[in-house]
Amino acid sequence: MHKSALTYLLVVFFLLVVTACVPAPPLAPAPTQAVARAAQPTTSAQPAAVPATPNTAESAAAAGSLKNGDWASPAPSKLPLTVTIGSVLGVTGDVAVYGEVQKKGIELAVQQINASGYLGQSKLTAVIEDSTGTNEGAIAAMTKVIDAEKAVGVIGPTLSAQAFAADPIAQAKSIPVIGPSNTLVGIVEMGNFIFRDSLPESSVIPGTIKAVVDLLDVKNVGILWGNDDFSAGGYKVFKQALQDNRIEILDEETFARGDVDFNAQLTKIIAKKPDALVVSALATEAGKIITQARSLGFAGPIVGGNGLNSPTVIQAAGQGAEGVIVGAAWNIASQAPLSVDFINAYQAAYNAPPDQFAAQAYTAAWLMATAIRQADSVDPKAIRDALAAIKNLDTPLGKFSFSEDRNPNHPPVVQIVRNGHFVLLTPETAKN
Ligand code: 1QQ
Repeated sequence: MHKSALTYLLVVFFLLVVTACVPAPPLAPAPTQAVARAAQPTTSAQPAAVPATPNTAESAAAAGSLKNGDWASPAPSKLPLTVTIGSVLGVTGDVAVYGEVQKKGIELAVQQINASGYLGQSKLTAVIEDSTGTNEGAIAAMTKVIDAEKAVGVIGPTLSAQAFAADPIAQAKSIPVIGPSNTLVGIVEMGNFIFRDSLPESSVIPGTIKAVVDLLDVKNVGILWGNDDFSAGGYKVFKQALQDNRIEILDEETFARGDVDFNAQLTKIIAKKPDALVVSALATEAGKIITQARSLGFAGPIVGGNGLNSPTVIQAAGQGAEGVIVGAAWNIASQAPLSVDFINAYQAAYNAPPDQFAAQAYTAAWLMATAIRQADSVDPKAIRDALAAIKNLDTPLGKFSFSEDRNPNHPPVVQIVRNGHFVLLTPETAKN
């Protein structure tokens, strides 16, 4: 072959190889922070139907342009080499369905916080103490992380009941607490050191009931509720929301935490032929209630509170879980840009998708680290003040602010179980 023809062929081959190796341009330009901010709903007034769109290329691109935390604040320079926070979580017993994923969420956040240098030279340590799901366990764990481990802030406890028992200890010692899953009335009212990043049931359930009325034409219900603090508190919120929406309550029955047979109560309720069944229960009992209600022939919607937000309820009830409706603070289809990053990192770390409890615990760790960074101090009072000032922080839960009363301020979603997963309730998902 002629030498110049050979050179020509080599140049063409080289160009082809180079073109194949250059990465494709991004599918969509990364939106600026201002655009992402504008896309986030800002009020909690209209919670019901958020479209069940999957994570889009645009939100994936946005995820790359945003970071957890407040990197615009000055890097801390006065922190000790190690800063210890406590996590009081129910990682054994019936609450472990929530506590185990909370632990994973916090550990993932701590690992990212340290790897990114978010606290400057300082490393964050989260000491996790098992509350065992009891009030005594929560009191012992809270005392240990504060007195023995010298935690400058605490994430937990898992249940509101345990928060009522243990948070007064932190309040008395002026240690800030973020409840990652406390949804009852009276949590932040325990004192000015008590925060939560879990939406209270009073912010979630009214929107859930309204969506059920609007999309499923429910006119009357039967209620089954438990005697534990969480389930009884949730029941009160449900009852108010049902009355506000003029839904007739045909029957109300109760059970005790730990019960396994709900057939007697369910038989009475189902005999009244309610359009829907409202269940205020923790996950372990909820899985059994759903299974038994379906076995007794109840085919209508089953509406639950935060206790049902665990995918373990779906696993326990199997096919029977189809049509279960639960309001939530977060769903895996969330369009919050940092949610996409969080889901990917969690899936990579644990080989399983996160749930709402993992998202809230992960976010709580970033909130606590942000307050520590902004305070540039391990003085719990300074950390408390920095927490109270958090406004419009990008998190997997969306734009996050603590309101004046230390409650989270972001909109809820309503979910329905379809094909074994929590998806957003829409006119379409309501139907099939
Ligand atoms: C509470 C709850 C539970 C369901 C948390 C796991 O919301 O105790 O307030």
